[in-house]
Amino acid sequence: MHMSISIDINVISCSQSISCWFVEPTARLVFMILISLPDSGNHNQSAMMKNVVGFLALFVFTGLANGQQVITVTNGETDGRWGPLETCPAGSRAIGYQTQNELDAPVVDDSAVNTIVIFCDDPLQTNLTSTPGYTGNWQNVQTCPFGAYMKSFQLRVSPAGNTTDNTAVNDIRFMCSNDRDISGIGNNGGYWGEYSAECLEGICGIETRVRPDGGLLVDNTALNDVRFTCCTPADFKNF
Ligand SMILES: *[C@@H]1O[C@H](CO)[C@@H](O)[C@H](O)[C@H]1NC(C)=O
Ligand SMILES: *[C@@H]1O[C@H](CO)[C@@H](O)[C@H](O)[C@H]1NC(C)=O
Ligand SMILES: [Ca+2]
Ligand SMILES: [Ca+2]
Repeated sequence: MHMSISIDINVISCSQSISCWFVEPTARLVFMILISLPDSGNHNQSAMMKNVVGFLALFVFTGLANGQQVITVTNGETDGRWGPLETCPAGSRAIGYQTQNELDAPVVDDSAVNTIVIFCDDPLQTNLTSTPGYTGNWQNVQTCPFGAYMKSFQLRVSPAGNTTDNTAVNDIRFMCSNDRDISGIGNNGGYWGEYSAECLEGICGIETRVRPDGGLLVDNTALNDVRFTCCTPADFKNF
């Protein structure tokens, strides 16, 4: 039961990005067969058939998840376009992050979180941003304790429709592989959503959804959503 839910989450999370249709074609195909199975008159037979196909889907999907799993949350906002996927160099994964935030100010229009930078643990300490924002102050770098890495995340978001000031994503925090979270300073508006699924091997890539600066007459929101790709065991094979 739990596993079949994770299939749904991954297929849905991927549906917003064209590239995902190429990344997981087999999982998608099996999923479509699964949901389009004709409901024959014989319910026992059709239910059994769905179980068999569901099991196969799970099997194929588990193999593919080792290729490209995406973790998402459900409370992101929808303005702006998804930016490019940026990934850690092979053999490394994300162990820390930093945000650029326009913190809550008396002026009406704040955009809260603009940019999320994640730091990989390769020798060059490669940093990834996908699409960056355009304003705000850099907050402190937050890093998992030595030996731990980031495996899931949670967003604090103001839902669209705030007549005073929309900000979309206000804050983010990550869970590390030692089950301690890391968090910095963000804005207090809106609500924390649920944690994303966990990347067993850690987070290896980032895609952000940023609404570009609309100028002085627009209620800017900057970062609207973010999602991460999981590392795979193959990423660490020769390291
Ligand atoms: C990210 O890496 C680039 C290239 O090394 C560097 O110029 C930049 O300052 C780094 N950004 C952060 C936030 O550390
Ligand atoms: C709506 O905007 C106001 C002003 O910025 C803010 O204080 C409040 O927290 C926002 N409400 C929500 C639900 O985010
Ligand atoms: Ca404000
Ligand atoms: Ca705003």
